[in-house]
Formats: sequence, structure tokens, C-alpha cells
Amino acid sequence: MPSIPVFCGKDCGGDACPLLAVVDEGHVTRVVNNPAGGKFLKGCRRGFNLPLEHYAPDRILTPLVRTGPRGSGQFRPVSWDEALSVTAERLAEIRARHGAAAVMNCSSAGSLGALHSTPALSNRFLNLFGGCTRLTGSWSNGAARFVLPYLLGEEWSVAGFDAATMQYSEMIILWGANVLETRLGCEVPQRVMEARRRGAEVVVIDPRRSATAQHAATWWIQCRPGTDVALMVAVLYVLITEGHINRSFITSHSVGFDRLERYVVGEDGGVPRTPAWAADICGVPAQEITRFARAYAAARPAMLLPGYSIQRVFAGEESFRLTVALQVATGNFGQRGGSTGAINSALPVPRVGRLEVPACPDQPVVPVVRWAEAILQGRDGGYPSDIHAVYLMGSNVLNQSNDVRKSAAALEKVDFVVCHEMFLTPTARYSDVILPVASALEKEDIGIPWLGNYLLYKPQVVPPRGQARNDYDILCDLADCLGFEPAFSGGRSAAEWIDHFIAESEVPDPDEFRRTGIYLAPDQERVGLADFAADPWRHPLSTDSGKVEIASERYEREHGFPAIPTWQSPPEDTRFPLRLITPKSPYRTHSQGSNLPDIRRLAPHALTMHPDDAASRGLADGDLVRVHNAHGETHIRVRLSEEVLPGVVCLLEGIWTELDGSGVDLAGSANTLTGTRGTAPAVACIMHAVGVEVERSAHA
Ligand SMILES: Nc1nc2c(c(=O)[nH]1)N[C@H]1C(S)=C(S)[C@@H](COP(=O)(O)OP(=O)(O)OC[C@H]3O[C@@H](n4cnc5c(=O)[nH]c(N)nc54)[C@H](O)[C@@H]3O)O[C@H]1N2
Ligand SMILES: Nc1nc2c(c(=O)[nH]1)N[C@H]1C(S)=C(S)[C@@H](COP(=O)(O)OP(=O)(O)OC[C@H]3O[C@@H](n4cnc5c(=O)[nH]c(N)nc54)[C@H](O)[C@@H]3O)O[C@H]1N2
Ligand SMILES: [Mo]
Repeated sequence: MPSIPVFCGKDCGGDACPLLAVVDEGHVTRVVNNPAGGKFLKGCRRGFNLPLEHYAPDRILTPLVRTGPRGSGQFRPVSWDEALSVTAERLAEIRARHGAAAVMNCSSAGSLGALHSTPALSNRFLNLFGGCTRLTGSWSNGAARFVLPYLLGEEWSVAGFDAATMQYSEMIILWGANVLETRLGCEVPQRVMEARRRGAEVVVIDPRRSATAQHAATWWIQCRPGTDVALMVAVLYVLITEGHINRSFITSHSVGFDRLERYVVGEDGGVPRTPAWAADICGVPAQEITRFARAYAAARPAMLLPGYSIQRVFAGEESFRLTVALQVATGNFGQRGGSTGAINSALPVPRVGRLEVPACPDQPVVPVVRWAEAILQGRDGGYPSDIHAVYLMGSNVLNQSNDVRKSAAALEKVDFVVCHEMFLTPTARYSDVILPVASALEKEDIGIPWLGNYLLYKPQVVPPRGQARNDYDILCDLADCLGFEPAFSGGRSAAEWIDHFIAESEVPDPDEFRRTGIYLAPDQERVGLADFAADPWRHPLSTDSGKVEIASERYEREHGFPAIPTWQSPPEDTRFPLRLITPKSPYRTHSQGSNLPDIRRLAPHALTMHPDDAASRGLADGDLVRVHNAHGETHIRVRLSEEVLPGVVCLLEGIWTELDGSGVDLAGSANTLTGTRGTAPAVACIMHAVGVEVERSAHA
């Protein structure tokens, strides 16, 4: 049976995993690891489950036009001609009446690759259309991205590391990073497990016994959600007061550590931020904090790998300022087997062509977490435009962004919504036109990894089902209706673009690349900012001082927040004392697969709660509960487990919302409970450590 190289191309932290599709008489029977990826580059169950998605009986196979009210799910099948001409007419009409900025691009990363990238395709299309209102920031790491340039200058974007360098680490600290399940690169799980086998200390800091805490950790530190900053400050306290910090490295590589030091030891007029101080906040015993700080100081080198979870909380900006400060203080910054403590996936990828997005000057922008508010409030509410249409490609925005009810109201308000989708998602139900898209197995592309120095190739494995088409071809036809097809396509078909991208790449043998499905660049052991670490005079950073700005005057000046990172107590609301976390499921990329019974069966959806919290509320395992706060409410079964700390409840993100007539969710969808305020000053989303209360559901 032929085996054909393939990858998912999804936004799942490893969107380029080398896989093989096994095809029997035109049918994909299995997806397995591609041996050309070697011992360390491996796929996960989401990739192996691609056929479930591809062959799903509920895939949308014809264009649809809405017939019932938004959200009702009532549509009629139409021809491609009709769907495209309706879409082009409505968009042109709105542009003529209100200007191109009246269209908001709410696309997301449903598909990634050199060509079939929903973010790049949608921006290219809408910029040529005349512009649109664009969303800025990131669901993923908005707070980290916002703050890191102040510490590291432009070099924040090359401060990651190659996973192969984990072989040199004596200690690996996975701080809010569940790398075995929540992927951050397809090589990391194998490298962490190898490090553990060879005797490295693997410290996992997570309020929940994640798979990584269970299988990879040699030491699991259970910290209350949203309190990592306090823990980091107390670790610094031990390092400073016990003389474990590397003063010469700090002096040669950073500025402002002295200010942070004064804060930590309490010479700023505050209390000394001792382990006992932190223990009260984060629930980690003081002795354990001290023990961890000493072990961290003794390990040479120590790699600190922060997950994004620790910055998707109140004052999330502060956590990545401190992970960097910790790696500088211990001299692990920029060392092989160490890390900068910044975003781990920030390193260049091999040279390859990609679809370009033409610039669009003076484009109105809105922080991603505020997209719905910008629609609901418009110019009168201080937003830059009044939105009349929403364009959606590769996005389940209603489900995946904060405050589902607000998102639904926003999609109800606008005049026109169009989406490119495979499934009738909660977002698609609010669309006027749905354009059916090809699956990952149905399109040729080049895969560009989040983390790693390699490229992948996949041909079209099978032809599209029904009338599905790839996003690129759809947009070419839509651009044709609107009169800018030549500019959009550049005169190339999808296949011609791929040829062109490979010709522009550093891949030495294109035939070999197409045959094996993978190109590994020569250097697999890159260490971000190693040059600067080795010689800060010859390789200064682009910050004002040329060094890491542990204290940033510029940050203080521009945003009015302290120049050094500090612990900021989150607002407390005694009505909602439990802290909700909403991490990723190992079986889904965000909401993808929520509709597939075979995937649902693998892990029945439930709210995880500590037995003590259940006992004090009179709840038993399996009870239907009402989880609620000021943003909304959801009804879901409760699962009792000591996996989570007392005071913490966990609801995996991504389950499709099912709103009843009064806006109550009956499916356990996480974002019915999250708000749109965001962090300050970054305005990044808050999706962990959210206050909620739980009680028995009246629906039971
Ligand atoms: N399986 C799977 N993997 C994915 C994705 C997916 O959808 N599915 N999505 C990808 C994408 S787009 C992104 S941006 C990344 C996101 O990666 P992250 O944001 O890092 O992922 P999460 O799963 O939210 O959280 C990781 C771990 O942190 C823990 N955690 C939650 N809150 C806190 C806290 O306050 N402190 C500490 N110390 N730990 C906390 C959670 O219990 C979880 O085990 O993941 C990528 N990987
Ligand atoms: N509560 C909570 N919410 C979260 C998070 C969290 O940790 N907790 N994580 C956040 C993060 S990090 C992220 S990145 C966002 C992700 O938010 P989204 O990107 O909106 O999430 P997905 O559910 O992956 O939605 C992608 C959609 O694209 C569709 N799709 C798949 N392939 C294609 C294709 O080839 N073309 C097109 N046009 N569509 C395709 C899928 O069917 C799916 O509906 O969610 C955020 N939301
Ligand atoms: Mo993300």
C-alpha cells in the first residue's frame, strides 16, 4: 500500500509533524509517523486521527446559504457560483457604503503552511480588497510578545532553542508547559523523556497533574493558577539571599537587576518576598520553594521552558519578564542546555518562499480579545471603525474567544458574515454564507514548524470530498468576482506557488524533499542569543542599553507600569472563589474534533474538581453542576480527582458551545466563563485562573 508524506498544518504547537498517510484504493486507512523524521520528530494522536476528521459524516460538502436566524443552523445548499456571487456582492456593497474597514478579519490559524495559511491568505485577500479592520496581538502569547521586546529588543524573536539541545540540560523546568499533551514542537516530548532517562531533573510546575507531571516529571510542584509570579519572586529571594546568583553574568548581560533585587528583598519599602510570603499566595510550601531554588542554582545548565499558560492570566505580562530574569540571574541565559526563558519557539526557520501579504497603510486595528466589543461598541465606544461584515477563515472565534455570549451578540449585530469551514461549528452557524474547505489530506503544501530547523512537504493525498475546495482556490474565484484576481493569484495556481516556494528555498534536492516529505537543515542544535551570551560587547541586543533590560525605563514611560516585574494581586470576588483553568485537550486542536463522536469517546468532557471542594458543596462524582460567574454559566458533569489542587477546577477548552434561549451553555464550553477585559497593558486574553463558583445544576 502506498504511503504518502503528510502533515496536519494545524495551529497545535507542532503544526508540522512528519506523518505518513497509508492509502488503500484511494482511501486513507491510517496515518502514522514518517520514519524520515528519525527518532525524535514524531506526530501525536491528533495527527493519527486525521482520517476521522477527513471522513466525518458531518463534513460540509457543498456551499451553504443561511435560511433561518443566525445561530439556528438552518441553511440551504447552493452552487459555488451562487455562494461566491452573493459573497462578492455583499462585500462590495458594504465597502461602497461604509469603506473597506467596515469588514473585520476574524480569521485564525485553522490551516498553516507556506501557501494554505488562513492568516496569510485572509490578510492578502482583504488587503487587496481595500483593507479591513485587523486584529492584533495573539490568543496564544499576546502578553509575552508585548513585553519581551522591552527586555530583549528585536532579538526576542530569535531567543528560542532547538529541542536537541535539551540533551545537554541537567535540569529542565517546564513552567506551566504540558509538553507531552499541549504540544510546543513535535520533538520536545521525545527530548524531555530522553533527558529524564539519562537522569536529568525534570521539574513540572502546574496546578494540575498533567500528563507531563505524571510521566515526565521527576519533581512536580503544584502551584495555584495565576500565582507563578509570586513563586518566581520567592525563588529569586532564595537565590539572592543565599548568594547563588551569578553577579558577573548579571552585570555583563543586563541592566536593572539591582532594582529587582531591592524589590525582592523588601528594600523597596515593601515586605521581603520570602518563600513564606509566596507560600501563602501560591500554595507551595516554603521549604519546597527553597529546595527548588537551591536545586535550580546547583544545576548547570538548567533550561527553563515557560508554557504560554502562565501569561494567559491576570498581569500575565509579568511572568515572562521573570522567566528571563531567572535565567539571567542563574547564568543559564543563552547557554547550550540552558535557555533565555523567553518564547521557546522563537528561532528562524529554513529559507522557503511563502505567500506575501501586501502592506495596507493606516489599517484600523483592534486587540484580538476585544473583537466583539469593537463590533458592539464601534466608533461611539472609542473603537477605530464601525464593523458591518466579518470574514472568517480557519476560525471558530465564537467558541474560542473570551465571552461566548458577547461574541454571539457581535456576530448577530453585523450585516454579513462569511466563513470558510469544514464543519458547522458554533461560529459557522452564525454565518450567512459557508464555503466548504478541503481537509489537510486534500491539499499540497509546505509545512513550517513552530519550533525546529526543518521543513515538511505533502502532496494532495486524496481529492477533495464533495464540492470542497482549498482556501486559495476559493479566494482566487472570489477575487475574480471582485476584479482583483490577477493581483491576488500573481498568475499562479496553487501547484505553481508550491513549485515557486521550493525554488526559492534552501532545500538542496527538491525531488528528495518531495519524496521523503522532510528537509532537515544542517544545524539542529541552535541556541537562541548564544552570540550575545558569549560576547555581549560584540553582539549587543537592540535595547537602549544593548543588554537585557530587567528594569525597563521605556516600559515604565510608555505604559505607566513598574519598570521591573512585580507581583500584582488579582482582584478577588468572594462570590466566585474557585480558580478555573482551561487547558488544551490532547485529542483536539482547540475546538477541532469536538463534534466527532470517536474523539469525544476517548475522553468524556467534565469539570475536574478536588474531592474536598465537592464535599463542601455536597457534590458527588458525576453530578451535573452549574459553573458560573459574572460572564456566564455552563452546565456540565463534575469529575472528582486529586489531580487538581483544592480551590482549582479544570475545564478543557474547545468544546463547542450549545447556548439555550437564555444564553446559558449546556455543553461545558470554557469561554462561556471568560471575560474580554484582558491583561494590562498588553490587552492579552485571560483564560486561566478565572474566578467561578460551582453548585448542583437545577437541570439535573
Ligand atoms: N493538544 C494540543 N496542543 C496544543 C494546542 C491544542 O489545541 N491542542 N494548541 C497549541 C497552541 S495554539 C498554543 S498557543 C499552545 C498553548 O500552550 P499553553 O498555553 O502552554 O497551554 P495550556 O494547555 O493552556 O496550558 C499548559 C499547562 O499549564 C497549566 N496551567 C494552567 N494555568 C496555569 C498557571 O497559572 N500556572 C501554571 N504553572 N500552570 C498553569 C495547565 O494545567 C496545562 O497543563 O499549545 C499548542 N499545543
Ligand atoms: N478558554 C480557552 N480558550 C482558548 C484557549 C485556551 O487555552 N482556553 N486557547 C486560545 C488559543 S492559544 C488559540 S490559538 C485559539 C484558537 O482559536 P481558533 O483558531 O478559532 O481554534 P480552532 O478550534 O482550531 O478553529 C479553527 C477552525 O478552522 C477550521 N479549519 C480546519 N482546517 C481548515 C482549513 O484548511 N481551512 C479553513 N478555512 N478552516 C479550517 C476548523 O474546522 C476549525 O473550526 O483559541 C484560544 N481559546
Ligand atoms: Mo494558540
